[in-house]
Amino acid sequence: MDLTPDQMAAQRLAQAQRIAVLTGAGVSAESGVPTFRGPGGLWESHRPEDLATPQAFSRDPALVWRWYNWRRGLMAKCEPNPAHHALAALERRTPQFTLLTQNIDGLHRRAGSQAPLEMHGNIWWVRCMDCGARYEERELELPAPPTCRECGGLLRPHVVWFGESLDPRILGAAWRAAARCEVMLVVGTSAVVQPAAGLASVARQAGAFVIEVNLEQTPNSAEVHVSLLGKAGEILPELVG
Ligand code: BV8
Ligand code: ZN
Repeated sequence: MDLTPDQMAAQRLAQAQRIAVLTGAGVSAESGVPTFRGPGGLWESHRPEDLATPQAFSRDPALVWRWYNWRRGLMAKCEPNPAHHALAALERRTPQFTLLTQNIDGLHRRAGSQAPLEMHGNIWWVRCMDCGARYEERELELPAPPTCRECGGLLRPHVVWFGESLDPRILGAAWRAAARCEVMLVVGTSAVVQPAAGLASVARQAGAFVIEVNLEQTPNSAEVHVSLLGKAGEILPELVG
């Protein structure tokens, strides 16, 4: 009897020794974190691509910080959803497991993922433009812009903006995980932003079985082995069992 795509995906995940997972904003959507390109992705008529850049920050650090303070306030109220928990459960039962995330909300770690590779940084961390200090800052009433607790200098969010390179160590680890995995699970990303989106092709070309979970088709859909359409919070618990 032939397996359905869901059954095939579940079987591949159950049998794999080496799994890489790539997540985007869609895995946090059911937690209430607005996605970038879906409804609610806009902020006061600004586009993320216009605010999440070094140019926007040097031009108007207060405006960029008002946007991040707004997002931090939102994310502080969000809890991990069943998709985050399913990925933490999959990690616990898979010998070699790497979670690559484009998200900066920190929800994977809160769901129990041990070492998510946060490719685009983390909204709960700041770094000083003057002395380079970097530390976690959970205060929700930050001034816009906040100043460094070490030197009083200007703080920026410890995230990767458009036009900025990713941390080469993190990117290297992500490429290795994609190139070595037997199965890659791509969840909730529009596959628009590079270099993260390209990791699915790296896995595919290295011979991995690639599964996509998304509400809609994406540029990756044509080259994955199984494309499951639906909500991550509903599909992942089914896949992981
Ligand atoms: C770099 C951190 C080298 C900040 C982010 C052409 C012109 C200009 C630039 C470029 C270009 N081509 C490529 C580039 C480079 C650029 C890029 O890719 N631009 C895109 C817009 C074309 N990339 C970069 O700049 C990267 N750096 O390349 O360095 C370099 C150096 C110098 C000069 C040039 C190059 C840096 C990219 C990192 C940017 N930082 N975030 C912050 O968040 O504040 S990216 C941002 O978008 C988030 O991290 C987000 O995660 C990411 C990708 O978006 P998604 O996660 O996919 O989210 P999205 O909303 O798009 O989609 C959600 C998906 O979920 C949808 O498909 C939806 O259907 C689905 N979904 C929704 N609900 C659910 C669901 N699925 C399942 N269940 C649900 N319930
Ligand atoms: Zn400082």
